[in-house]
Amino acid sequence: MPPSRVLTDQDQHELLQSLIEVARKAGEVMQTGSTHMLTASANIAQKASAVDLVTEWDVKTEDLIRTELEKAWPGFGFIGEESYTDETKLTNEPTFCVDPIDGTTNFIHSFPFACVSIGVLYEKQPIIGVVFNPFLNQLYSGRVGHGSFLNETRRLPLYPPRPLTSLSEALVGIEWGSKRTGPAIEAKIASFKALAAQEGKMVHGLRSMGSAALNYCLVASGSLDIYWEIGCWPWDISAGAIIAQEAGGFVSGAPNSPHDGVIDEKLLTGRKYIVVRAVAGSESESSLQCQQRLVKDFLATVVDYEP
Ligand code: LIP
Repeated sequence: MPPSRVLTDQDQHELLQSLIEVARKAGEVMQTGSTHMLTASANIAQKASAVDLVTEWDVKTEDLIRTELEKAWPGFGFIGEESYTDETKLTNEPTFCVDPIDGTTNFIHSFPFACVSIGVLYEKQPIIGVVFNPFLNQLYSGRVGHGSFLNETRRLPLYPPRPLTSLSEALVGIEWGSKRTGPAIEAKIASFKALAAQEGKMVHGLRSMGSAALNYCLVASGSLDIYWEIGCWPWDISAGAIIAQEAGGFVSGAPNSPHDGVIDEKLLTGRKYIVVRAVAGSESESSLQCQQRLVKDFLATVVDYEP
């Protein structure tokens, strides 16, 4: 069914401003929360595993975001990490897709790499994203057709795209995630080895920073060349994916996906994600062809598994 509401260019502009305002307020809540994290009063609970954690501040931050956005944009859908249930359905309507604290483990440890991530989906595709790390005061934003920015003024990528001819030249973002048993952990270890070892691709380095949303933003900035993870959810990646794409990044999913750069429902909900930064093309290969080749080479190198 087509969406009941058409989002005009002006609507989208105002939505972006709203998201920025709400993300900054959410960042204040996160900063208050972080002062409790290394104390005895920290209230930390486990979700699917002993390394899948949630704090009362994740819930408080989501409540604030939801209240503010529902007031400003009544009738929009809302998908949030802390309120999501199996009954939550993605529709064509404008929908906020929110991770109140992405990088909860970092947040708990006062490792300053956690953020609020707010995306707007329209017809099941991300059109606007804001990711804010209040601990480093870095706000990333992107809007379809209008580019991506750091702190609203610095266009991404931060520097003109450089070539990236092979995986061996890449700095790669990977994550251990919260599934650490059975085939999942075996596949992760085998994949990291195949990427890092001299007998494998011997990439420049692997980085595990603990936040999917910020990993996309690092790729958007040009600081990470590639980020790959299996196991995230739409709220982890919706905002980051549009920010990366608007910065010239190539966003894709599972090995059997079309690798056409379209961020559709299948990709969003597929739980398998890869993104390559903007690269300079060459005489023999366009920038898009290079990004697609790198994605295919990468996915042929790592071990696929079901999250
Ligand atoms: C986290 C992701 C991270 C992943 C973790 C977790 P959270 O999100 O951003 O990339 O490896 O398992 O899902 O739980 O901090 O919102």
